Amino acid sequence: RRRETDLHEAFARGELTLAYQPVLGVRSREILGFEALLRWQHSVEGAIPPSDFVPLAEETGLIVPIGAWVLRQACAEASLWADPIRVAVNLSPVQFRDPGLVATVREALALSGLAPQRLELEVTESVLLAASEANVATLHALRQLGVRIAMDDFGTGYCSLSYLQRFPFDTIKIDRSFVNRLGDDPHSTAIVRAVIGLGASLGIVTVAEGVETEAQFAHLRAEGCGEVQGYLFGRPAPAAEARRLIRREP
Ligand code: G
Ligand code: G
Ligand code: MN
Ligand code: NA
Repeated sequence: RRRETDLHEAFARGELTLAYQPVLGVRSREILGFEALLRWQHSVEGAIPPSDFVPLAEETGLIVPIGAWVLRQACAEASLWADPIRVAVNLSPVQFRDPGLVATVREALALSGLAPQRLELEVTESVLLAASEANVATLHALRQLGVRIAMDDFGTGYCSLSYLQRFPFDTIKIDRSFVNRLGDDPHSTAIVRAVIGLGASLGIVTVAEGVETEAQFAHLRAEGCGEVQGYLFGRPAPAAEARRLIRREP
């Protein structure tokens, strides 16, 4: 079990870093943006995945200062990229309990000079669970800043559809558990088709996550999915690698 003091010290020592994974347009196959993903580069253990320390950061509240750092870092990095390439940042439901969240996002944008429409904030449905009128209000306040709001891991929650009614998301990220089984499992295939159709009729961009094979990509293209992310196009990688990927673009 990891300890709060270890995580606190790691954060202070600068052992937390961001990896960037490309998001591509399905038709153009060009890079449209990157998702920023937190990593703990431990001096002894090497790279520790977020599943190993984000829950601890949430329990202890450390996710608030860490999340503020992630926002500043990701916006600063994205400000170096060619316009209009975007950056997506994951927000924990715990960050929504922080009354300073909207100011933190505003400051990250101001400090970096990044145009707000180039920042997308990813939330999971836990942010919209019952009795979270305050969170819905916060989402509207964030949207007022001009940033985009994405629903992450779509389809894994027990009530994903109802959340589309509670807030007008800009983007739906189709969970990789459905993308994985595209073509093999008729249910997953039907669900992906339905979500893409839903996005099209509501004017919401659909992003398929976890695309690993050309067959999955061809399937998503045939169904009219807007954007893709996954190992087929690029693994999460250091900022320098993201910059190289962008420069190689025509
Ligand atoms: O990179 P990886 O697949 O291991 O990420 C696993 C999970 O960690 C993802 O679901 C993502 O939502 C979460 N995560 C990654 N980076 C961040 C971050 O900066 N903040 C928060 N709150 N969660 C993150
Ligand atoms: O929950 P969230 O969507 O934020 O998490 C994204 C996670 O998915 C990252 O931790 C990233 O490492 C992982 N991921 C990205 N692309 C792929 C992929 O093609 N296959 C698998 N298995 N995982 C992926
Ligand atoms: Mn995400
Ligand atoms: Na996801």
